[in-house]
Amino acid sequence: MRVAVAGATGAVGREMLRILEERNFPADEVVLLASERSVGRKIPFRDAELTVSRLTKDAFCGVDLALFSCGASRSIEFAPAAVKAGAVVVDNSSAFRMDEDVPLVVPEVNPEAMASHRGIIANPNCSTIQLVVALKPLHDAGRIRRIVVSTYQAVSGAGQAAIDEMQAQVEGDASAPKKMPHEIAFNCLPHIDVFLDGGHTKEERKMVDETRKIMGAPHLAVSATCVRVPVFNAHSESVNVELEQSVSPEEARALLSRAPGVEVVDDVDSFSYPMPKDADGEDPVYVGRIRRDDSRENTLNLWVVADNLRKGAALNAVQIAEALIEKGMLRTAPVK
Ligand code: NAP
Ligand code: 3JM
Repeated sequence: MRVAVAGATGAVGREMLRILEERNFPADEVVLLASERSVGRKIPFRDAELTVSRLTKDAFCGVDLALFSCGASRSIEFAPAAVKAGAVVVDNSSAFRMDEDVPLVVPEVNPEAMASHRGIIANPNCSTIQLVVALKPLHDAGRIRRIVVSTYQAVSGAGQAAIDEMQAQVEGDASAPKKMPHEIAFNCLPHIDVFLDGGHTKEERKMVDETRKIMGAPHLAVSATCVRVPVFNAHSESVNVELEQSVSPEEARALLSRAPGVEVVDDVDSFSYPMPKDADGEDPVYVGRIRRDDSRENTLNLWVVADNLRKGAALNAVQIAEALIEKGMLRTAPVK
C-alpha cells in the first residue's frame, strides 16, 4: 500500500507520521508532499529518512490512500486529482465537510457513514471531534435537546507558525503578531477563523454544522463560543448538555467509562480532572467535572479535553483509514 501525506511538514502532518509509525500502519511506502518551500527536506520515518516532494496533481500516481492536511484551498485543488488517480482521500480541512456526498466521520460515533464514500472522507474540526466523542453516549442514553459549548483552544490548532509565535512571545518578543489577530501569550482571544454574518466565527459555525451532521440530528440546538487560549497543545471544552430524558451524573460517568475513545477523569476529592498538559501526546478524549446543572431540568455540565493534533486531527484520520482497510473499502493497487 502506498500512502501519501499531503502537508507532511505541518503540525498535523508531522503528527500523522508519528501516528502511522506508532500504530504500525500497513503502509509499504509513504510519500511526503508539501509546498515548493519544503522540497528536498528530510523527515525521519521508521528507520529511514523520507524526502519531501512538491504537492502536484501528478504526485498521486499509484497512491492508495492520501491523508490531506495542507489547507482547504489545496484540498479543493488537489484532492480530486488524488481520487482520479485511484486513491481514497481522508481530508483534514473544512473544504468538503458539509458536502452531501462526502461522509464526515468519527469512527467511535458514525462509522456507518463511511460506506457511502465516493473517494473523499472528511475529518471533522478538532473541537467537533472531541465534543461528539464525549456526547454520543449521552445522546444514545437520553437524546440530546441542546448543547452549549465554550472552547479553550490551543495554539497548535492554528499550525506550526502559531506555536512558534507564542513561543517567541513568552520569551519576550514584543513584535506585532503575524499568525494570530492579537498577542496570544498571557491572553485569550474569542476569535478563531473568520467572522461571519451575525457575529459568529467560522470555527463556531463549523461546530454547529458538523455536530449536527455527525450525530445525524439536523435540527439539534447547538450554541458555540470558540476561544484561543495560551496553551501550546490540547483543546478544552466546557459543555452544557440538556437531554430529553434524565441521565444522572453517576449514570453519565458509568456510560462514559464504557465508551470507546473516552477516559473519565473525575474525582474532585483528589483534584482529578482533565487538563491539557495531561492530554498532550495522548489518544483519549478525557471527560471530567461531570455534574448536574441545577438551573435546568435534565441538564449536565462536563469538561472535555483532548489532544487536538491527535484525536482532533491526525489520529482520527488514521483511524478512518484503519476502518476502511478493516471493512475492505480501500482499493489497493499493487505498489509499482
Ligand atoms: P501548518 O503547520 O501551517 O502546516 C501546513 C502544511 O500545509 C505544511 O505542510 C505546508 O507545507 C502545507 N502547505 C501550505 N501551503 C501549501 C501549498 N501551497 N502547497 C502544498 N502544501 C502547502 O498547519 P497544520 O496545523 O498542520 O494544518 C494544516 C491543515 O490541516 C489546516 O489548514 C487545516 O485545513 C487542517 N487542520 C485540520 C484540523 C482538524 O481539526 N481536523 C486541525 C488542524 C488543521 P510547507 O511546510 O511547505 O509550507
Ligand atoms: C483548522 O486553508 C485554510 O483556510 C485552513 C484553515 C484551517 C482549518 C480549515 O478550515 O480547514 C485551519 C485550522 C481548520 C479546520 O479544521 O477546519
